[in-house]
Amino acid sequence: MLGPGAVLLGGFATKDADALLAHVREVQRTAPFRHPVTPGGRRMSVASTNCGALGWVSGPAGYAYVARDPTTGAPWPPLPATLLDLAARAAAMSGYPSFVPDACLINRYEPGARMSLHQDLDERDRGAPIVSVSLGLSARFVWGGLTRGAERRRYALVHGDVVVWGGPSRLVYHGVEALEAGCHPATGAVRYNLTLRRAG
Ligand code: MD3
Ligand code: FE
Repeated sequence: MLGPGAVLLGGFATKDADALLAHVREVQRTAPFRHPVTPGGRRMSVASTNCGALGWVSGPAGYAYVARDPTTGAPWPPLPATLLDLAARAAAMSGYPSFVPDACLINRYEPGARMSLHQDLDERDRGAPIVSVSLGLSARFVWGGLTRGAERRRYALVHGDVVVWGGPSRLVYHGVEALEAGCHPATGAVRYNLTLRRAG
């Protein structure tokens, strides 16, 4: 338990990690990683892609979930059963019994990449939790409160960790500190984070 409604399931995805990483490689063949540009014109240090019916994109017009990859015009690759099942099991264990995600944002961190403090506000259904899966190099996750100024705590998220964020924790400010260089046997020099969401 990280906070009200937020549950850390340490190592919950370890057994499925190789299958998930194979899926990431498959996704990036049709939906390559790109560095999103914020509406303010800044290139994000994290690279991202998506699978599922909807994918998160950012551009001059703002943030949105869309059914097609704007860089190729093609639909996002499907969400595989392993990932749907993992997310549903993690959510159910955490008190969210009928979680059916329709979007999976895949973030790739190389050394130095970070994510500044933000709230996830682009999903239509804020009653649904977000399930995150961390793979590869570990990162320091920053967890704040419901206001930008609230006190912040830091947690390590390591390979195979799954976190379920729902209820009162769904709208907390959060971020990721700059990734330290390293080498992980499963991913090499990078960290991946997969977030399963109910976006539409
Ligand atoms: C807490 N990703 O993609 S995962 C994001 O590691 C994002 O790539 C980070 O924040 C990453 O939006 C953090 C953990 C996470 C994801 C969503 C949350 C924590 C959250 C939504 C609400 C509260
Ligand atoms: Fe987020």
